This record gives sequence, structure tokens and C-alpha cells, in this order.
Amino acid sequence: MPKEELVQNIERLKRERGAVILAHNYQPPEIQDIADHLGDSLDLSRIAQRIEQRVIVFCGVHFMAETASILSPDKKVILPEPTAGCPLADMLSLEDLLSLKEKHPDTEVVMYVNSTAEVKAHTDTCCTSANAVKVVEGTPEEREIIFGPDQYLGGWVQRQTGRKMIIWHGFCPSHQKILPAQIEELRERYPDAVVMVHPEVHPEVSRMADEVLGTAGMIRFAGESRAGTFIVGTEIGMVYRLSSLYPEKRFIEASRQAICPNMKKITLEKVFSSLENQEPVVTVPGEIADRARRSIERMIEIG
Ligand code: CIZ
Repeated sequence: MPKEELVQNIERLKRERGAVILAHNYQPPEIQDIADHLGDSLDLSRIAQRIEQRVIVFCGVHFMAETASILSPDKKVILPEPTAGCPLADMLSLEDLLSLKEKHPDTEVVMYVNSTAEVKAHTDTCCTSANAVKVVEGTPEEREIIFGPDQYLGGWVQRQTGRKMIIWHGFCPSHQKILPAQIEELRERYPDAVVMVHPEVHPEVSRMADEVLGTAGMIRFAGESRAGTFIVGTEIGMVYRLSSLYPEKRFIEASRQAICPNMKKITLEKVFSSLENQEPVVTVPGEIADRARRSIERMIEIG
């Protein structure tokens, strides 16, 4: 089916099924263009909770659809490509977390939202890159914190807060592709550019940056900044997102290799067929969802 016809059919099916399309900032351009709402995990969780549509087509990766389903158990959450996972989330299993908790009792558990529902069910408070510092600052000062799965986000939060943290050794393979040499070269080529990087990058890279921000922070910062050129150190989908919002400014990817292959599995064809067939649906078993909901709701409350 030609692209235009595909988009028209998606619009029609969306109306017929009473569906809404939510898409993460890392989605491919053609998916960003058809989304009703775009955002980071925190924005999309809030939206999933408050929208009235009963069917959510979640263009992102599995843990994000799981989070939407946990927050809205009465809604049908569809992930157009069921194998769109998150290697970072898979780096910390429930068994890993339980054994950490056993080794370090009397700790507070803060987990990045890029984690499985089972892990969230044994977590005190979830966080995103946008509010990780605030979440950690909000925990009782005398308590140590177990943080996971991302070691670089954890290390960055530890440096910002000075808190004692036991940090799991997970990492995002896409953000790891951003290298110090690439930042150095771009700085030389664009001396007036502002370098903004995601806290999931290696600390050597974050130390070279002007700003360390999650995707929502990058959107806010680029909008408010007087600078005209930005080096963007995160998944490359963000360059399209920023360029669409601020066409008068220039956004350059820090590394063309920083691609999340799972985010890129979502295509217009898959969105169309998932709307037509109303599957694959993502669900979370009731007891796990009930426990995980508390840690996600705390993350949303902290904002
Ligand atoms: O919080 C999110 O959605 C992720 C995974 C990254 C970001 O900064 O948006």
C-alpha cells in the first residue's frame, strides 16, 4: 500500500476503533508524524492514564507498553511489534533484584522505568531520566539506595546527589555507541554548538557535555536556549523530534550509530495491521501489576 493510503487507513481505523497512538521520542520520523501524543516515558505514562480512548497503540518498546497497561488495566494496550524489547531492561532480572535486596536489607529501591514489570513490582519508586535526581533526593537521607538497571544514569545521579547508592551494572547498547572522540570532533567542527547528552551515555562523554538531560529536558532546553546549533547525544530519533519542534535551529546527531534497533521495529504497516486486528495486546498479570502500579504512581506524583 502506498504511504499516503496507509496513513489515511490508519486515521480511519483509529476513529473506528476509538484508538489513540502514543509514540516515544525515539520513534522513526513516519511514526512521529502520525502520533497523537509524543513524549518520554513519564509524559506518555501520564497521558495513558488520563486519555479517554479505550485502545492505546503504543509505538515504543515493551516496557513502555507494559507501563501503560499497568496504569490503565481497563484499556487495551497494543504494541505493534511484540519483539520490540529493551536490552537494558533485560539486564536486571527479578532474581538479581531479590538477591541484591537480600544482601542489602533496609535499602530503598529506585528503578529506572526501563525495567520489567516484575522488577517494578519489587521497587519502591520508579524514575525516568527526567526525574531520577528528584526521586533519589526524595528518599530518606539515612537510607542507602539500590539503583538499576542503568549504571551510567545511576552514576550520574550519585554525582548530582552525593547519596550512597548500590548501582546495578546494566547499560543501554545504543547510548554506548556515543564516543568521546565523536564529541571532540563535532566540537571542533561546530565551535558555537551546545552539546547536550543523555545521562545513559558513558561518564567520559557526559563530562564533555554542556548539558546532561533526558529527552523531555532536551526539548525544554533547546526551546529556551538562545543557541542555534545543538549536538544531540542520544538515540537519533531525537534529532527528528527536535528539528520538527524547532525548524529554525540546527540539530546534529553526536553519533549516527546511536540507533535503537527495537524502536525502529515499529513501522506504518505494523501500526495499520495492529489497529485492524487489535493485537498484539500487552497485559501484565494482576498481582504483579498491582504491586508495580504503586512504584510507577510514585514516579508520576514526584513528576
Ligand atoms: O524516559 C524515557 O522515556 C527514556 C527511555 C529516555 C528519555 O530520556 O526520554
